[in-house]
Amino acid sequence: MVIDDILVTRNIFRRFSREFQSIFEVDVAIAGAGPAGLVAGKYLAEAGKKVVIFERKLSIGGGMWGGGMTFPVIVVQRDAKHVLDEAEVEMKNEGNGYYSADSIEAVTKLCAMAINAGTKIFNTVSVEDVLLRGKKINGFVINWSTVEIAGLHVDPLSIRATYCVDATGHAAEICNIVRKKVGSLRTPTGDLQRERSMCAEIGEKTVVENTKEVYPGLFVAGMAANAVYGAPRMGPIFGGMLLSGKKAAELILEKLNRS
Ligand code: 48F
Repeated sequence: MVIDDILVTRNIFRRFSREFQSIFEVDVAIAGAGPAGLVAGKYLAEAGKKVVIFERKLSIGGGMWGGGMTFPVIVVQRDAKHVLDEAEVEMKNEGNGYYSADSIEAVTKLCAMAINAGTKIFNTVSVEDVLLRGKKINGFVINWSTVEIAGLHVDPLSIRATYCVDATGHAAEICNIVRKKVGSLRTPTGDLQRERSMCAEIGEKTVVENTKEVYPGLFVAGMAANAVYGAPRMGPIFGGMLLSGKKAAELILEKLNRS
C-alpha cells in the first residue's frame, strides 16, 4: 500500500469534522475530564444520553494522574469502590477500610469506561463562557486551548446542551463565569464561597452533598462543588469525586427523563 500524506490529512479532517458536528447539540456538556467529569459522562452516556466532555489540557484525568505528591497511588473508601470496580481498576484492600489503586490505571480506565459508554471527549478545548437562554444555561462557549494560551483575539464557537456540568476542579471556572456575568448562584450568599483547607473527613462527605444544580441548567460536580459551597479539600482520597460524578449524572437523568 502506498502511503499518501494527503489522504492521512483528509481522513483526519473528515473524521474530526464528522465527530465535531455530532456534538453541536447534546443532552449534557461537561467542562473538565477529571475523575468527576469522566464518571458523570459514563453514567449519562450509559443511560442513552448524548454527552460531550471538553478538556482544556492534552491529557485527561485532572488531579488524579499525580496520585498523592506524585506517588502514583490513590485511595478510595469502601462505599465508592464500586465505581472503580465497574471500570475494572485493580484495587488492593489495605485492610483498614481503605482500598488503594494505581492512579495511572485509574485515570486511563475511567476514561475508557466513559468512552465505551458513548461519551465523546474533546481535549485541548477550553470552555470560556456559557450560552444563555432566558434565565437558563443552555450550552457552552468553547475555544481551542492554544488560542487561550497564546492570548489570541479569536472569537469562540458555541454548542447547545440541555444541561451543563462544571467539573473543572478547584477553580470552579464555569461557576465563576456565571457568577460574574449572569447572576447569583444557588448558594447561601449567591456568591462562590471560599474553598477550605484540607479535611478529608468533612470534604469527602460535603463534595457529594454539594453536587447540585447551582444555577438553572448548570450542575456542579467534584472539587468544584466544594469550592463553590465553601467546603474543605481532601487530597488524594478519591471516593467523593467518583460519587459526586455519579450523583451529578443521577440528578441530570432525573430531570432529563421528566421533561
Ligand atoms: O481537577 P480535576 O481532577 O477535578 P475533579 O474531577 O477532581 C478533583 C481531584 O482531582 C483533586 C482533588 C481530590 O482530592 O481535590 O483535585 O473535581 O479535573 C478538572 C479538569 O478540568 C479541566 C482541567 O484541565 C482538569 O483536567 N478544566 C479546568 N477548567 C476548564 C477545564 C475549562 N474552562 N474548560 C475545559 N476544561
